[in-house]
Amino acid sequence: MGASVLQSPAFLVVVLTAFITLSILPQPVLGITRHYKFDIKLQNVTRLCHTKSIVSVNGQFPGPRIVAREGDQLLIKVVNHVQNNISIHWHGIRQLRSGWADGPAYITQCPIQTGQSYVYNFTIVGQRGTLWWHAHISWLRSTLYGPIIILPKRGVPYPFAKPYKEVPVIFGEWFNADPEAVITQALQTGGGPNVSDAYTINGLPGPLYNCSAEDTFKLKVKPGKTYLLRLINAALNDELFFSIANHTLQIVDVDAIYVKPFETETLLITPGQTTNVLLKTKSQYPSATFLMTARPYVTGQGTFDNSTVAGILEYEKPPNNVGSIKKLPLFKPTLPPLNDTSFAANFTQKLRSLASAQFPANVPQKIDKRFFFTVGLGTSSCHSNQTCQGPNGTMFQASINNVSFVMPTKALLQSHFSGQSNGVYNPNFPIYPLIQFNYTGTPPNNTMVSNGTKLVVLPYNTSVELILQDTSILGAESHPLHLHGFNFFVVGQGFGNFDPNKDPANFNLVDPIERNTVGVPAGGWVAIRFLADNPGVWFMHCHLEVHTSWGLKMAWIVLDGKLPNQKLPPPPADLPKC
Ligand SMILES: *[C@@H]1O[C@H](CO)[C@@H](O)[C@H](O)[C@H]1NC(C)=O
Ligand SMILES: *[C@@H]1O[C@H](CO)[C@@H](O)[C@H](O)[C@H]1NC(C)=O
Ligand SMILES: *[C@@H]1O[C@H](CO)[C@@H](O)[C@H](O)[C@H]1NC(C)=O
Ligand SMILES: *[C@@H]1O[C@H](CO)[C@@H](O)[C@H](O)[C@H]1NC(C)=O
Ligand SMILES: *[C@@H]1O[C@H](CO)[C@@H](O)[C@H](O)[C@H]1NC(C)=O
Ligand SMILES: *[C@@H]1O[C@H](CO)[C@@H](O)[C@H](O)[C@H]1NC(C)=O
Ligand SMILES: *[C@@H]1O[C@H](CO)[C@@H](O)[C@H](O)[C@H]1NC(C)=O
Ligand SMILES: *[C@@H]1O[C@H](CO)[C@@H](O)[C@H](O)[C@H]1NC(C)=O
Ligand SMILES: *[C@@H]1O[C@H](CO)[C@@H](O)[C@H](O)[C@H]1NC(C)=O
Ligand SMILES: *[C@@H]1O[C@H](CO)[C@@H](O)[C@H](O)[C@H]1NC(C)=O
Ligand SMILES: *[C@@H]1O[C@H](CO)[C@@H](O)[C@H](O)[C@H]1NC(C)=O
Ligand SMILES: *[C@@H]1O[C@H](CO)[C@@H](O)[C@H](O)[C@H]1NC(C)=O
Ligand SMILES: [Cu+2]
Repeated sequence: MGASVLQSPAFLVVVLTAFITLSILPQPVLGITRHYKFDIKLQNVTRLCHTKSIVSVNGQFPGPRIVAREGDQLLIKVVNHVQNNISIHWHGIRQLRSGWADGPAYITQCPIQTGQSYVYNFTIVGQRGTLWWHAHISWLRSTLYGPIIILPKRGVPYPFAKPYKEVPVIFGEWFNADPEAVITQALQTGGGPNVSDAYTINGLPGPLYNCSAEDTFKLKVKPGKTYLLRLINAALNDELFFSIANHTLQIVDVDAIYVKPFETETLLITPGQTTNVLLKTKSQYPSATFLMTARPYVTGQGTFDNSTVAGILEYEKPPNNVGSIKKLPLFKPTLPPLNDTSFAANFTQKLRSLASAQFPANVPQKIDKRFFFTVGLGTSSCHSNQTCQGPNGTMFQASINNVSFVMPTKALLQSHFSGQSNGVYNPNFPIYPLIQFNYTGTPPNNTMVSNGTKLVVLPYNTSVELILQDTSILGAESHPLHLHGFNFFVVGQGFGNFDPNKDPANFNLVDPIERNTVGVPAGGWVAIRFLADNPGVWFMHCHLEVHTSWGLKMAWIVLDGKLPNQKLPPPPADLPKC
């Protein structure tokens, strides 16, 4: 009986039709709502034989993973049980019409004060890969950070073979001192902040530091498998090179955007960036273990933490090798020199959007507004009659178009939304440097910056081209610029001064990399394009935290469009107040 039903042509037609419909026309699957609770509290942590009390989420360091699918809504309740003011940023999430949930303190919200809570409410649209969350106030992100893992919609495969396992790998920076005290002191003296004592992988400094061998990240693998490593650079102030001895990495996704896959021994990742790589393990059990290491790429003139963090790639014991306690040889990767700018340029040139029919690169072709911003360091005079510890007794500053951003005491988004900008911000950010000079040549004698809370206003759907030009003031330096609320396309980059007559001819408008954080080359420039299709107030800043503290930041206001679905909704009732 059963067999005859299964063999009936009608049944086959139904099954075949269902199969064809499912495989050729996958039904759009609606996302689900996922709830998380983040209790911000103190926790004692020991690293490098120093125990200190850190601000953590749910007593975890690094913080908890958020796992969601593209299309899901997230409701994350953050409760502040510590004395510090807190806000959390969901780094790289587009926040389409949910700017109230973006998180940078005094930009989109007032901080969550002691005893208060706030529910971040947003939906993940058109992104898949790895992003991350971190505190966005002062230097608290040094211990408040964790991964956001965005899986494709149910039933939609990766554009590469499904990996055997997926592993987040987060780089951080450990200070034996309290990082809040480090930045407070630096801003008082005007000098550079003390550098970190170690880099970490998933919170662990590893065997190359004193008193740290117990705190080593170990990736246990089987031979002949493919692992997806979700790399995140959560370090405060350092771009990092990363490599695994005797293994090749295939880059498949950056900043939650698929890329044209390519293989590399070593990669570069700036603070704020994420990189998904496939690691194919050797087909046979090797009689060796392998270090994975990261150390900084440094272009500035200041002091920095030049140490190396290591984790261990360890193959499981072969099944027939019972009882073998032979100590295996350990291989260490060779990383580029600390100042290897040609490696950096070479590596970033290789990144291209996948730009397939399913995952197109919607590069703005027609530009409505062009901007030229210089980014770099500068000085201000000492605020007291004492000598400051910055260059020649001044204070270190950093600026965009020579404006060092002054943090407001009220949140910009509320001020904008309620039409009360008076005394909070000015919409007069310079779209071009007021004083022009050879930006990458001999710097001007006067290195003093101006300051203010200045913004650029963009009508809804403006298509923007922005040139970010490094300056040599106090030394040319790579600056990882991060834009909130958008991905942008990196259409061009080069060394020296941007040439508006020559350089645009070489722009890639076909498959440029799309991302949320880009390294402005040391002594060079980068050209980015984005469509301002997301109403709100959007922060843009260097993701080297010390430069942000010195004022290398500004914000864009994107106005509402005419249609109801082009407007920013009113703020949620629990939005913190200043
Ligand atoms: C951290 O350690 C200190 C000193 O030992 C102790 O007083 C405190 O209760 C600990 N805090 C936590 C959250 O465990
Ligand atoms: C989250 O935001 C959406 C869109 O603005 C809104 O419809 C929904 O009511 C909000 N949910 C909660 C729990 O606040
Ligand atoms: C690892 O690489 C080193 C240096 O290239 C080489 O000498 C060694 O044989 C390799 N070992 C294994 C197990 O692949
Ligand atoms: C790191 O810097 C210290 C102090 O400047 C120096 O002694 C050391 O040789 C440097 N280490 C490396 C690996 O460059
Ligand atoms: C990089 O550092 C090395 C060693 O300190 C130095 O010799 C070299 O000139 C530097 N290269 C660049 C491009 O700054
Ligand atoms: C640039 O990358 C290519 C391909 O990986 C490599 O052959 C070349 O040596 C690299 N050049 C530099 C300057 O690193
Ligand atoms: C200037 O320095 C003197 C001596 O250190 C001190 O007494 C005075 O208060 C300072 N004035 C200001 C404005 O900081
Ligand atoms: C500091 O002063 C010295 C000597 O007056 C000068 O050569 C140098 O360029 C100055 N540096 C800065 C950063 O202003
Ligand atoms: C800018 O300075 C650099 C470095 O000194 C020099 O090579 C270049 O020719 C200068 N450009 C202009 C336009 O003066
Ligand atoms: C800058 O300072 C140098 C040395 O102090 C001086 O020779 C030069 O004329 C100054 N340049 C300008 C444009 O003021
Ligand atoms: C801004 O610049 C003015 C004038 O130089 C200065 O008095 C003020 O202290 C600066 N404000 C900040 C926050 O740096
Ligand atoms: C926390 O934020 C509020 C509102 O901006 C501010 O008044 C207060 O001084 C801040 N507290 C601390 C400890 O920073
Ligand atoms: Cu910077």
